[in-house]
Amino acid sequence: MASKKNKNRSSKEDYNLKPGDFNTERRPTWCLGCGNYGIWNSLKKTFVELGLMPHEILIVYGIGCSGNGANFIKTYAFHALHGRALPVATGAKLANHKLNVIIMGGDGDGVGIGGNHFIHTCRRNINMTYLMHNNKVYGLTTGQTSPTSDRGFKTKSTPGGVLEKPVDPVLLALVSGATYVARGFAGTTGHLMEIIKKAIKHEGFSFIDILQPCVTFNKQNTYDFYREKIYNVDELKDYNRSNLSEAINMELKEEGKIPVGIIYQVKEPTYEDGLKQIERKPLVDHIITDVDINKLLNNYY
Ligand SMILES: Cc1ncc(C[n+]2csc(CCOP(=O)(O)OP(=O)(O)O)c2C)c(N)n1
Ligand code: SF4
Ligand SMILES: [Mg+2]
Repeated sequence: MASKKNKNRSSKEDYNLKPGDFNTERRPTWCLGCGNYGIWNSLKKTFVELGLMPHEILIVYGIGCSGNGANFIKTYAFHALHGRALPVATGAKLANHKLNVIIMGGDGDGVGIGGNHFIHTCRRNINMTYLMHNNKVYGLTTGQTSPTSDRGFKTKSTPGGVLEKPVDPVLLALVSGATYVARGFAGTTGHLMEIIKKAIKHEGFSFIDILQPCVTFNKQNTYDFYREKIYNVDELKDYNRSNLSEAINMELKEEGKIPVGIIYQVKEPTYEDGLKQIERKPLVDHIITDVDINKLLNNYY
């Protein structure tokens, strides 16, 4: 992992990590041109720029093509059940709040089967970062409609076209109480890296909806489709991203246009701030061998 030049490494600067040091021995199996490559590269570069080491990071993955990243990124990893990455990440973060906890999963995972967890994680404001790989389709199961699929989108599960309105994960995060809400595009990795970096540094729950082209099963939401429609809110001078109604209006503003960048960010107390048990040190560092819980249990018998 580390450079061979650094024989006597005493601090983490001495390791001088490069993005490739976050590769595992397995090469990604994603289809050629899949947006997941852009996210994968941006994330590894972000870790390097933030000076993070693999053992300081836990990534909890949902089930999906995105979740297969568990095999390709060298950090602590947990491949959760479909739709259950957020509760697993919550438990891990509360057990060891010194870890940088990141969640990666698809749109089906996050706002389909796991939609309930998404809402409650947003309102809890736990200090973790959720990257939703939003390809508007179920990729791993070979191309069924997802809750973020556009109206009219034809798939093998909706051959006549989708009838419902799509869920907008950014709007849902905003109204559910997330304190950092952004959107990125897997086709502009430099900008994506900047917003991931800020998301990880944000104290509280940060969410990024990542527009991730699925070149195999979604021929509608392509790289060119997004390049034509996105505009960067980070370049707007008079935009007040700490105002919730401005953020909601920004998201709803121009039909057919898609804002990317940091749409909302505020500082609020985190869930961990309210927990006395972890005030001094993480739960995992508490010595519990001499704790007698009989007294407590006896109160209930
Ligand atoms: C409880 C459960 N239900 C259904 C499945 C089958 N399944 C696996 S991945 C998936 C959808 C994946 O779509 P998405 O979350 O958008 O991820 P993508 O593959 O597009 O990255 C489904 C329905 C499962 N693994 N577990
Ligand atoms: S099916 Fe789609 S999302 Fe899955 S690896 Fe292929 S291009 Fe990527
Ligand atoms: Mg998907």
